[in-house]
Amino acid sequence: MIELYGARTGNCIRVAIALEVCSIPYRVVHVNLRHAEQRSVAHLALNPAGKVPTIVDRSRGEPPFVLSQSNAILFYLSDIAPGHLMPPGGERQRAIVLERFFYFLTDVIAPSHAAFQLRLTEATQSRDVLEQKAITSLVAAERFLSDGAFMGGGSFTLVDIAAFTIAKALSRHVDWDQVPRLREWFDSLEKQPAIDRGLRAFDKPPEQ
Ligand SMILES: N[C@@H](CCC(=O)N[C@@H](CS)C(=O)NCC(=O)O)C(=O)O
Repeated sequence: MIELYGARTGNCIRVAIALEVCSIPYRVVHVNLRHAEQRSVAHLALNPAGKVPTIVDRSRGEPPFVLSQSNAILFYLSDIAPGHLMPPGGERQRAIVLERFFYFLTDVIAPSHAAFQLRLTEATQSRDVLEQKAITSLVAAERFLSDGAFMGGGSFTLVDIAAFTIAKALSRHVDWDQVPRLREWFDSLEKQPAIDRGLRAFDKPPEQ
């Protein structure tokens, strides 16, 4: 059983989806960010950066293994449950998956998060530029679907997790009629039960 400390944010939901896709048993521990629980003494003992997500894996003996950084967690889960998040092919297929995974992290998710950080400031122009960059990069990623039904090729991988969560967050800004393959990919993933469970993993925390 893995404990997943987190809240209803993109970084945490990506980890929850990965756990669901890998069928790894886990328990959500809600960290109320509005109440600054991420900076509680107990949470800082797990993650001195005072952030979520953080996982505690007690399934492999003592001491428990503690890991933060959502993307490091995705690779850890891929290693402990092989065959779910990385492609079955050799090193070139793996390299393509990594190329596209980092594309989504750096060209779509990073500017979108930066725009989000500016939401309460007066830097509206900078925020709009960053948000538009994220949307443009997301839409341009439709080309990845030309060599398979998934973002990394013929099989579901961690690229799809990164791509899907940010596509969902930006979906109201996307002109879906202009990107039919992207829409088909998005619609089919949205219907996947494991993805749906991951999306809802942080719903209804006890005290929010
Ligand atoms: N690079 C880290 C980012 C972690 C992060 O910024 N988490 C946010 C929520 S998505 C957080 O904990 N925010 C609360 C805070 O900064 O106080 C990751 O990918 O896990």
